[in-house]
Amino acid sequence: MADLDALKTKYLDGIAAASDEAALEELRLAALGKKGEISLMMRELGKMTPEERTSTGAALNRLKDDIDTALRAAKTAMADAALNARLATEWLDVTLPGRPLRQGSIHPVSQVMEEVTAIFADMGFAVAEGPQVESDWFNFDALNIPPEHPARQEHDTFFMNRAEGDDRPPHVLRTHTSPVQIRSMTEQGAPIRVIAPGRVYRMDMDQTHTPMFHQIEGLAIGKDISMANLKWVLEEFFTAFFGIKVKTRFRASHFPFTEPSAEVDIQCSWIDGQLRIGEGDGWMEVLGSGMVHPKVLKAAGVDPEEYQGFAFGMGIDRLAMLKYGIPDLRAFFESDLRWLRHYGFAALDMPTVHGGLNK
Ligand code: 2U9
Repeated sequence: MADLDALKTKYLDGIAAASDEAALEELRLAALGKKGEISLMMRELGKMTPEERTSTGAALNRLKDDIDTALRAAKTAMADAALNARLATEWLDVTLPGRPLRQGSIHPVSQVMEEVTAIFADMGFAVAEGPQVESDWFNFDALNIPPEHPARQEHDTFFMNRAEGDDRPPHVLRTHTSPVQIRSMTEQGAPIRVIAPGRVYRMDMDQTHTPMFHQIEGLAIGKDISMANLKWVLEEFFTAFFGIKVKTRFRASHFPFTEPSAEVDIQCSWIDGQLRIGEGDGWMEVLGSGMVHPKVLKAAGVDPEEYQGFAFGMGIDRLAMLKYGIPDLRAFFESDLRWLRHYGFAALDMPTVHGGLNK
């Protein structure tokens, strides 16, 4: 019988030197396979005496077990090494904090536009929109603003450029959203109840004026709408918007597009530099209003003998500054992320009247 120790050394050294599982399988077949060296030696046992068979058989079985154990150990070691190699490259430290996802925020102007729209929607006002570039007819003439009116001057209004020979009527960046209401009345007639939020443009720039700002105007035309209805609608609006009972004060005024006209103040107080709405004996102007001038109704195709109603206009940016204590209008449009993160709103808490606005 071949020297079993030499055999053991040969295979155990071979297993130790094997670089992959295929090499181990080759060694297993060479030693323990059907035609393996040790398997063939096992077949020789039948030719031996009983004494030889017992001792040789035991020795061969020990050799077989040793090789089998070494093969398993080597296979396990290779599998572990492969796993560790993967873990070394694919590891993820799950204890690390998650990457901060920058959440955007809702701009105060968008927030207030939503709040105001929701409140007026609750009072039956539909939202109307229209072009930001308007003909001077829709922006001025239809609103009973005469040709020589200062608002038409270049120092106040952005006019579209006109090349020589271009005889299209003058067009402007709209200075208010009133043209939207003209268009709405022209399209749908009366009765009508709309609000027109949107961007407007004026040649102006200081702490409380920017060349572009946001306005919301309202219009209610019917058979018997009066200033009393206007007062009620505005007091309801301010009470819902500021979340506290707000009194208004109407002061006679003049606008070309309304007659009579009134500037409207809301009750407020300044206690140690803190503006408080709805209390105290102070008043703050927040909007202009009046009964729509008959010439404006006529320009929009509505018969002033049959219909009348009120209109008002207010600055959305200004409402935001008042309600949310934002000091400088210019910062609204500088896109400074620090400002936006400080004054912005979370996207999902867009207020609705039924949702209780911001309470
Ligand atoms: C139509 C007829 C009349 C809208 C009105 C005002 C008075 C007013 C300013 C307030 C602050 C503009 O944002 S602001 O600078 N607006 O004072 N606006 S009455 O009157 C209309 C509108 C449309 C067809």
